[in-house]
Amino acid sequence: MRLIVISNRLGVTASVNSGGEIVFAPSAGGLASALNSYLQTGRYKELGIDDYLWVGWPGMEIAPELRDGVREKLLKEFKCWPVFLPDEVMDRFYSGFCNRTIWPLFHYFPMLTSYDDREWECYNDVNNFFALSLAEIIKSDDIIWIHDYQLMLLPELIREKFKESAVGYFHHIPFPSFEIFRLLPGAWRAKLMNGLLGSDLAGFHTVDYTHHFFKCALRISNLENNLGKIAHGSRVTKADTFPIGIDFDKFNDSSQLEDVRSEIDKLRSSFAGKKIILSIDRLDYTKGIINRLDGYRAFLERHPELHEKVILLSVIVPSRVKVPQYQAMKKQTEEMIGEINGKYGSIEWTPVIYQYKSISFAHLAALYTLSDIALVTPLRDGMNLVAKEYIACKKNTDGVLILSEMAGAANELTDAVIMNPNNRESYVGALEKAMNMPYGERRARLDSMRRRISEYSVCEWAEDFLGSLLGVYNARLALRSKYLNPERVAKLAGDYARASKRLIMLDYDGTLVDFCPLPENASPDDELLSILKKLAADEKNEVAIISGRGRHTLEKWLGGVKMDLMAEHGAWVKTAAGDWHATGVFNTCWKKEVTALMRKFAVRLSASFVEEKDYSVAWHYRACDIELARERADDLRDALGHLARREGLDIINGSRLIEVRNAGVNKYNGALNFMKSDDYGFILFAGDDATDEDIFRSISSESYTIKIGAGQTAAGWSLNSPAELLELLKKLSSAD
Ligand code: GDG
Repeated sequence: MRLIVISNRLGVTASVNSGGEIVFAPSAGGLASALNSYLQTGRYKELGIDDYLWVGWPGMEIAPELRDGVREKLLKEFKCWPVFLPDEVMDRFYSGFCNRTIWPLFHYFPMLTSYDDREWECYNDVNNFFALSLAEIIKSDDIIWIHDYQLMLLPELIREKFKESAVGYFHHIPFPSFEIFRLLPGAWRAKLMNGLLGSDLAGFHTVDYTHHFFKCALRISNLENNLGKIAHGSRVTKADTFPIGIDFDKFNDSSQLEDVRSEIDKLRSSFAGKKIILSIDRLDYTKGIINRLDGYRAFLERHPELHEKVILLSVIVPSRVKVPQYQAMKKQTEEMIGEINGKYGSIEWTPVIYQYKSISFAHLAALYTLSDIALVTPLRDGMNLVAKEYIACKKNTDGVLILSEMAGAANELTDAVIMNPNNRESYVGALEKAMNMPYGERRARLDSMRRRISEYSVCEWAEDFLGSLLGVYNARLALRSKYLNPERVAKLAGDYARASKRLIMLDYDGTLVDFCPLPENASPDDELLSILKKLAADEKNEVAIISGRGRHTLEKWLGGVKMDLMAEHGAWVKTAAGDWHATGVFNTCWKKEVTALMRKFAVRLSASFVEEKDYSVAWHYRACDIELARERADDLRDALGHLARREGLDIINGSRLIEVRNAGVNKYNGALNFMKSDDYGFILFAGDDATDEDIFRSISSESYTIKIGAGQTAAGWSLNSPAELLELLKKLSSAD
């Protein structure tokens, strides 16, 4: 088994050196360093994964004649598979839809978001190009792990080509609330959701992002989740929370490295006697650099006694330098720093020391180790690894982490001084608290956060995700092992042909026909009727429809076929030769009260309605606003509870309906009316939902029990859809 990691940028970046040669260096950034750390440990082997391959763009355009050489070198030396894209395309893709649409929107900056059709097309093209490139290398038993917002369409594109592969997706930036996501044009948002739903497992940093994903699936794709799993068609997508960790040991042990020690010594002498407040960010509007400077200025204004005693060390790492907005941000930042230093500084003291460049690991680790306060105050951030790295470097030194509540890391690092980055007073208050915090409290807070990040480092994070992905994948394989493939269908058909007496029982909705928004529109078409007629006409066959519907509907739709019918989950049956009869004497005194209650709910929820049958009452909400419907459904269940206990009723949660019926009435008891002898040579029962599981569990294990659709089941076999079942029935009906 091989792990295929896919990200926009490879784990190594190509560049041309002064000698004109193409050289490679580890890529910068949180995602690349996290994955590099995990892959290099080889710990994936513990999951039964033998090897890995990292697929992505190599960081520059490679001339066609050089590609074979570059690919070979990347493959051999770095286990990387390059996706060759021209700079111009990559630029339009990355600077376009990625960073002018998804990035601002998902970080809650709708005013900075552009909605450009051509950029959307380019995003589609690049995702397609990745899929094409992957088609060359993917093997059927590979575990595929796609990373981040640049490749949100890729899970489904891979799924189209590799139906059986395990596909995981991890989202490194915030996943926004539905109210933000819906700002995207309808076709785009549907396609992005569909893209993500191609995965077996979608991972997010925080529980809020995961919930936002579920809500988007519900509102955009009309798909509900059950215990974190979304069933769609024949597939299931699980979504869960995996807060990314860091390579704890690397930072924890960094002060033992020679070059880090020498950086620490240098910094110590430069800043002796001063409290160092550190901030490190990529130049980006999401990081709230201006707000932070404004907050620091207010702090200096409020505390003249601290002048000359504190320094804000602001490291700003260049990013997206070609984008005018980022250039303007740089200018504004520098002007503000100039203003603060001009107003408060002196010959001996510079209140803000600013570096606009990438720094070495040694310098970074030394800054983390020595700084008294880390001021990590993004306006929005998926996780923020700087916060965790700062804590990890505090093995022998101490400090205080001030952390924005808008960073994903705030969910885990609850012992930080948590603040709101939108409010000037929050900066002042947080800095005051940090400056005045007693040593004991500083140490206790640091130790508690260090424990957390050492226990759930990048390796645990990756293992957690991959373990969960393998779990979903194995469950799918288990279900797949029940799939009635052509070979098994041939065996089933053989058993059918050999039997001289057969019983075929079929659920109706979701089994023989797809669900319709309005139940009255799910009538059988000519093809279905003709298949049923043919099956029923065979004298070796007894055919029965097992349904929860009312008998009048079944009679109208299926009464013309000479077969058994069961209505209202078994309260009514009609044998092929006889007429309808009730299978018991049922109490109906409760119906009036239940119907009145359900009617009240129907009035409160547009497009819901009540269906009154002889022995049961159902409240349907398929065509409704699904979220409100779910809340109302909970309320209704609650309101029905007392009555149900008093009258001995069952409350059934059907497929987008709640039904109340007498306890003891169920499909299996009803089906006993059709199992007239014990010498059937062939029994088949097909159903799709929870009400069919009773029969799956109860009838003989030699019977063919078939579940239609995805999900756990006691049935022996599975098919993906009513259409596949019809194919099978058609085959059987024309077998003789
Ligand atoms: C995303 C999400 C999420 C930065 N400057 C230098 C440098 N760095 C390193 C830091 C840290 C990483 O880069 C930045 O971490 P972030 O957490 O900000 O990650 P991003 O790359 O922005 O991207 C983010 C992350 O993915 C992981 O899921 O946390 O929310 O936006 O490791 O140390 N390292 C060196 N010199 C620098 O100048 N050596």
